[in-house]
Amino acid sequence: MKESASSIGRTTGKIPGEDTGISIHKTFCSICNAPTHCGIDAYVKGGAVIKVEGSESHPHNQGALCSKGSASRQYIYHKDRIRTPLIRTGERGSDEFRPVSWEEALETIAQKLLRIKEETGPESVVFYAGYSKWFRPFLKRLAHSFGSPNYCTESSTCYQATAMAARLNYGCFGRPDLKNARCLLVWSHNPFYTNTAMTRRLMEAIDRGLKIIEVGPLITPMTRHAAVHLRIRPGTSGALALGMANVIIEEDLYDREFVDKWTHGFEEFQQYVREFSPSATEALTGVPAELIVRAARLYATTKPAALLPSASPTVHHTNGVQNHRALTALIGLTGNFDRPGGNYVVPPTWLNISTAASTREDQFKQVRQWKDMAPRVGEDVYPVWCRLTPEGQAVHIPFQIQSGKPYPIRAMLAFGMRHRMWPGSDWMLESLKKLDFFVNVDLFMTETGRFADVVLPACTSFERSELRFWVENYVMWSRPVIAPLYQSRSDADILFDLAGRMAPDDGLMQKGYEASIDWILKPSGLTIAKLKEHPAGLHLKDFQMPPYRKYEKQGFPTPTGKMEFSSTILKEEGDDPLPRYQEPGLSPRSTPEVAEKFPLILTTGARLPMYVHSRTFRLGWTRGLRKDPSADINPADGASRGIADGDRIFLSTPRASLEVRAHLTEIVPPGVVSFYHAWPDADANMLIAPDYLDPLSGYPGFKSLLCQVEKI
Ligand SMILES: Nc1nc2c(c(=O)[nH]1)N[C@H]1C(S)=C(S)[C@@H](COP(=O)(O)OP(=O)(O)OC[C@H]3O[C@@H](n4cnc5c(=O)[nH]c(N)nc54)[C@H](O)[C@@H]3O)O[C@H]1N2
Ligand SMILES: Nc1nc2c(c(=O)[nH]1)N[C@H]1C(S)=C(S)[C@@H](COP(=O)(O)OP(=O)(O)OC[C@H]3O[C@@H](n4cnc5c(=O)[nH]c(N)nc54)[C@H](O)[C@@H]3O)O[C@H]1N2
Ligand SMILES: [Mo]
Repeated sequence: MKESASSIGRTTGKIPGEDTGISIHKTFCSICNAPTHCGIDAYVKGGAVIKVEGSESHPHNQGALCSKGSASRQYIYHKDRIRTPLIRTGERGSDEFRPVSWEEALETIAQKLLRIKEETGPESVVFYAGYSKWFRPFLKRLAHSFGSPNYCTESSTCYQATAMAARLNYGCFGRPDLKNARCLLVWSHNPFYTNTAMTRRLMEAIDRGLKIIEVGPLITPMTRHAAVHLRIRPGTSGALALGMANVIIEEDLYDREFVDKWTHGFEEFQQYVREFSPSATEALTGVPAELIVRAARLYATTKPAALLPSASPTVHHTNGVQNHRALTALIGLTGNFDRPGGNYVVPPTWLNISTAASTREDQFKQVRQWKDMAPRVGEDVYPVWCRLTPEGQAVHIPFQIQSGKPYPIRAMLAFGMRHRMWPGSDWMLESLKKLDFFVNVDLFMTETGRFADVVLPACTSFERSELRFWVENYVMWSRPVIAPLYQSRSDADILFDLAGRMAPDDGLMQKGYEASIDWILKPSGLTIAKLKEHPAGLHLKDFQMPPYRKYEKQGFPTPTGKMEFSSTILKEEGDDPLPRYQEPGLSPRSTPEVAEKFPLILTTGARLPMYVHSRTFRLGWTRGLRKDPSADINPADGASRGIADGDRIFLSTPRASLEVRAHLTEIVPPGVVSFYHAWPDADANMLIAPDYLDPLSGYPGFKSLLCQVEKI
C-alpha cells in the first residue's frame, strides 16, 4: 500500500525517459553537516536540476529528505550565487569589486601570500574553513606544505571541545552503539531537528524498548519518548553529571571491576562527588532531586546503556570542557565504554565519520610536524587545546591580529568565513579589516565577503565530485549532476590549483585531486576507479568492524594507559585535574549584581529545523517557515512583563540590545530565553563579549549568560 502510494506521488509529471529527456542522477545534499548528509536523486533535464527526491536506495536517509534538502533547487539556483572571481576596487565593505579571470585571481592570491611568507614567515597566513567539512583535508595539507601551522576552522566552537574532553578522560571516544543499547542517555542533543535521518533508527530502537533519558532545558520532539527529562538550568550539565555520579557511587551501582582495573584517580573523584548530593545538585541545576536519582539508577542499572551527546551545547559555556568531562565520566563509571550497546570506539575513516574502512587522512593532512613550525594561533593561551586538537584556536585570531603577539597575522585564505558566528562578531570583523590581505571563497556574496580583497565563487555538491562515507558503512564518489554554474568551481579544484602555485614542493598535491584521494584511500583497498563503477554508492560489506573492549589489549591512549577521572594532562598544565563544576561566568549565582538588571538566562543557538546557521535564510521555502527573528520566552515571563506573543521586544545583555519578536512558548522553562544564532537581521553574537570563553578550550559561552526582555 505504502509503496504504491508513494510511487504514484513520485512519478507525476517528471518521468525519466528518452521521450521526456529527464534522467536521474545520484548525489547527496550537503546543506547541513557531513555525517548527516542525505542521498538525493536529482532529476536533470537540459543540464538543469528540475526536481530532487530523497534517495530510497541510500542507506542513510532511505528516501527521506528534510525541509532544507527539499529546497535544494532554491539553494543551487539562488540569485546571490557569486558568478565570477572578484577583486575589490572600493573601500572594504563597499561592495565594489571587478570581475576577473580565474588566472588573475589565483595568481594574485599566490603572489601576495608568497610575499607575506617571505616578509614575516608562513605563520602570518591563516588558512580557514567555515562550517563546510568536505575540502578541509586539502586545506590543512596546503597550509602545512606552505609552512603555516595556522589551519583553523569553525570547529574552534564546535565538536572539538567535546572530543577534547573525551580525550582527557579516555584518550579517544566512542559513539553510541544504538543497535545494541537498552538505555540511551541523550545529553543536550535534538536529533529530530539536527540529525533527522538518524531519528528513524532511534524510533525503531524506541519501539524495541529502548529507554530514553533526556537532558536539556528545552522541550524537544524527543521529550515525549523519554522515561525521564532532566530540565537543567543552562550551563549546569557538569553539576548534574556529578550529581548522577554521586547516586551511582553511593548506591554502589558502578562497575567496580572496570573502575578498579582500568581507571586512574577514582578516589579523588569519589571524594569530590560527595559534595553533589541529590539535594545539592537540585539547588544548582534546578532539576528535582527525585528525578536525578531516578535517572542515575535507570542509566546505571539498564545494561547496556549508551550516552548520546551533541557536538556543542554542553561545551558552549565558560565551564564547557569540565562539564563535558563530568558527563563522559559516567560511561566509564558504569562500565559502558567500548562495549556492545555502550559507547563503541570506531576510529574515524574520513571527515570524522567512522566506518569499517581505514584511510590515511591524518597522514595526508599533517604533512609537517608541529615542532617544525611556529606555534599555532592561541597556543600560548590554550595549551591543552593545542595538545589535543590538531588545529589552531580560531577564536584567538582577532586577538592576535590586534596584538601582533607572539607574531603578526597578516593574511587569511578563507573558505566560508562568516564573522557573525563568533562571539562579539563586530570584534571579529574589525580585526579582519586590519589584515593586509583577505580572501574568501563562498557560494554566496556574504556580509563578510564584502570585506575581502579577493572573493572566489565555489559551487554546490550538485556541481562537483567528492568522497563521502556514511556510518552505515557506505561510501560514494559523487559525480557532478550539472556543470558548475556561472564560473564557479569546486573548493577542491581551487585548493589544488593554489597548491600548484604556492606549494610546488608538495609532490602529492601536484599530482592532483584524484591522485590524492587514491593515496588517502590506499589502506582501504578502495580506489576512485572502483567507486566510479558504483555511482549510487557502495556498501562496505566485506569490511570488518573493530572489536569491542580494545583497551583490554592496548590500554587507553592516555598518559596512565587508563581512563582518567583525574587528568594527568590537566595536572601537567597547571589546571584542575578533576572535572570540577564551576558556575557559568554570568549567572544568577556567579554574578547576582548583573542578574538584578538581567534576570533571565540566555541560551543562543538551539537549532531550528529549517535553518542551518546562515545557509537557508535566503530560501523562500525555508524562510517562510519562521520569518522573523524571534526569541523563545516562557509565557509566565512574558505575562510578568506585559509581553504578548508576536510583540516587538528588546532582547538585551550587558553588551548589546537587539530588536526581535517575542515567541511565547512552553518549550523554554520559566527564567530562560532561547534565541537562534544566525538570523541575518538580528545577530545573537553581538550580545556576547568576545572574551566570554572557556579557559581550557577557548569555546564561547554561547549558551549560558544573562539577559532581559522588554516590550518596545
Ligand atoms: N537544522 C539544523 N541542524 C543542525 C544545525 C543547524 O544549524 N540547523 N547545526 C549543526 C551543528 S553545527 C551542530 S553543532 C549541531 C547541534 O545539534 P544539537 O545539539 O542537537 O542542537 P541544539 O538545538 O543546539 O541543542 C540540543 C539541545 O541542547 C539543549 N541545550 C540548550 N542549552 C543548553 C545548555 O545550556 N546546557 C545543556 N546541557 N543543554 C542545552 C537544549 O535542550 C536543546 O534542545 O546541529 C547540527 N545540525
Ligand atoms: N551564538 C551562537 N553562535 C554560534 C553557535 C551557537 O550555537 N550560538 N554555533 C556555533 C557552531 S556549533 C557552528 S558549527 C558555527 C557555524 O558557523 P558558520 O561556519 O558561519 O556556518 P555557515 O553559516 O553554515 O557557513 C559559513 C559559510 O560557508 C558557506 N558555504 C557553504 N557551503 C560551502 C562550500 O561548499 N564551500 C565554501 N567555500 N563555502 C561554503 C556558506 O554560504 C556560509 O557563508 O556557528 C557557531 N556560532
Ligand atoms: Mo556546530
